[in-house]
Amino acid sequence: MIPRPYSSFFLFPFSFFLLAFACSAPVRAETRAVPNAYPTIQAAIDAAADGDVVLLKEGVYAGEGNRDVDFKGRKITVKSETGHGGCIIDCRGLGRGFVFQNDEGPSSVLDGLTIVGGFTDASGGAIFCSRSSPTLVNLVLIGNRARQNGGGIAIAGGGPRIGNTALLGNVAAAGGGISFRGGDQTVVNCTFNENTSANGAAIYCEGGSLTLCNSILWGDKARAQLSIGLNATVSVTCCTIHGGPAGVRGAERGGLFWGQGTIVMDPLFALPGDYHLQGDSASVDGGTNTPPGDLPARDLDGGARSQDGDGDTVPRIDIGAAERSRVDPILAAAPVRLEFFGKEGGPNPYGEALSIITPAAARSSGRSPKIAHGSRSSRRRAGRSGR
Ligand SMILES: [Ca+2]
Repeated sequence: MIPRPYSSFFLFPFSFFLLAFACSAPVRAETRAVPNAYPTIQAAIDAAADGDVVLLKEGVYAGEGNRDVDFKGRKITVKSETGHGGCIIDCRGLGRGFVFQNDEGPSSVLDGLTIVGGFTDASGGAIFCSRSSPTLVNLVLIGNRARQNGGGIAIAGGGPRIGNTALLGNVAAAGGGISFRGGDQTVVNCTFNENTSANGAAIYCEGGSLTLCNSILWGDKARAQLSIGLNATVSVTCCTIHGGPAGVRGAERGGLFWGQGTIVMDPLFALPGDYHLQGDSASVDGGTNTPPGDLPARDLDGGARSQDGDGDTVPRIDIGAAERSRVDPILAAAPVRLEFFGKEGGPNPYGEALSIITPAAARSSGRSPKIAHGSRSSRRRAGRSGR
């Protein structure tokens, strides 16, 4: 018996059911791995749909497709697999890191990266946001430069939320760390250190409003860390600012609202150009546990917020990007790797001496904190010659 083909009458309800199921089934968000599945960050973003995660494996990302990366309006998260320390976007002076210029909102998230060497003749050395409101969290922006505004980040309109981020050693004509123009901006638990500009070493704000909370603005006291331009209002709560209210440029224009808990004492960074705090810093437990938005559960390094840093049994968030733990080691070291070599034909084993000068000792002696090493025999010789 030859089987009869299915009649169209039978197929119609079945195919309708399939179509209805396809329309109602939720679209699964995808994780797009770089560089395993996509050669560059931009290639992964171009392929992504709203809700996807672009996940960056540990490594250094450079070259076309890994700089001037454009979110293109997608509601996606671009983040590292292991945190900012192992994921470096190295712009090598050839462009910016990321651009948001297509009405991105809070669902466009950049999380857990380090961006270095960004440069632009315009504004926004590492990140440029134009009329967009992305979420920028857990970032470290080091040594980026803009000829105009915002060595680290430039924001023109919109209302990005910037949190748990360190801006270190960035340079611009105005706003060495971040420049704001218009919009309604929020900066929470960020650390600005050693940024440079003649007009707001850390922040320049022109027009719009800025809410600044639980953040450190520190560096060269000769330069105002915060500069307020025309038609801007800045609200400061629980911050550590070099020079205090007197060091804010443009405050006399009436746009500065100096809230509770703001500290003018040295935050005592563990190292120059660093963002970690020493245990006796006044910024430890100096923040408010009710900042704008949600209290972050983690700090820039992934440590728990909020911790009791001063031993009064009350967990309170620290000011800045990093939360100090009472069990943190008390020594800080800048090199991530120390190597010792023996001389060919020299003694075996070859004697080495390692000396560590703590930041506190360095301040009292006028020297820079450092780790030095040399052969034991050469140090003995140096000691004898000094007698
Ligand atoms: Ca704390």
